Amino acid sequence: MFAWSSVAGERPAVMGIVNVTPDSFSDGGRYLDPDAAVAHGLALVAAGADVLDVGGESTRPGAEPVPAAEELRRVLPVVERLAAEAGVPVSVDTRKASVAAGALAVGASIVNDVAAGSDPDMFGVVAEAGAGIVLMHMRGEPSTMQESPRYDDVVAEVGDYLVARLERAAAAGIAHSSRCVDPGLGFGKTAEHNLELLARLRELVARVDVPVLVGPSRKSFIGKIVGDDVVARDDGTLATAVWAVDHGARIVRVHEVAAIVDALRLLDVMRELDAAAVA
Ligand code: HH2
Repeated sequence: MFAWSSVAGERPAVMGIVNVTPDSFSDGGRYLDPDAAVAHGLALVAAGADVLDVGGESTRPGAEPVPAAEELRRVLPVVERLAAEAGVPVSVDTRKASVAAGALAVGASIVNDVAAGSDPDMFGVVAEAGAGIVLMHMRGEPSTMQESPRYDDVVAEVGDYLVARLERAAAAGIAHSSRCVDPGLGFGKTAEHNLELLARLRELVARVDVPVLVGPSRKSFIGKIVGDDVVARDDGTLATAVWAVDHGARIVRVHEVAAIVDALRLLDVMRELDAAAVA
């Protein structure tokens, strides 16, 4: 059975992104070839990734759904090889229970579900396999989610949703130690909503009794503050990931792994010194 404590124990974990898609928002088409995707995954592990997240469907704003057969065709060879060769747990980023089942059968051990079990078969598949799950908050569907999203209190509403999905996952037999939640930065949220979720991350962390994962990587709310080129977005991602971990996130999902690993190591040293100075 997969337990999140195996990757995010005392230290936070870094989840490296492997997008096997033609149209992902920041790296679409770069790793569509399975050999390129596997090589990229192995390079992320060499750079310090604790988990690899393999996805075959872009969920960027406006993206159209991909049929299950095509998603399986993209992810299965990559998941199978990385599960055998990478030496870290492999997660499959999918909303479809059939794709999750296929990936778990060839060696994935986590399902990263941006729809938090909306497919009625998803929780059963995950429970049956003893796999880990990421339950992410999304308002609406990727094709329409950025059409004027509104919340009265984004932190409270995202928290309510995640608590309810955790209960459903528990009722379906997914073990407590296998569950993890994610506020879903950029999924049916304005830049201000994303920043508020990060600023008040501790409130969300306090509401759930499982690890919180955050996925800020290269997202447009960062570009709005630091500028829209890839380098600026990676620099902004680094700052955001450090902030998130310092405010309770246990896992960060990112494209550029090496700099984040170094930054989190430094954060760890400084927190220890801080704790010793206070004691
Ligand atoms: N963000 C993306 C995809 N999957 N999963 C979780 N749990 N959290 C996230 O924030 C998250 C996610 C979007 O990023 P990316 O995979 O780079 O892009 P695309 O969906 O276009 O492939």
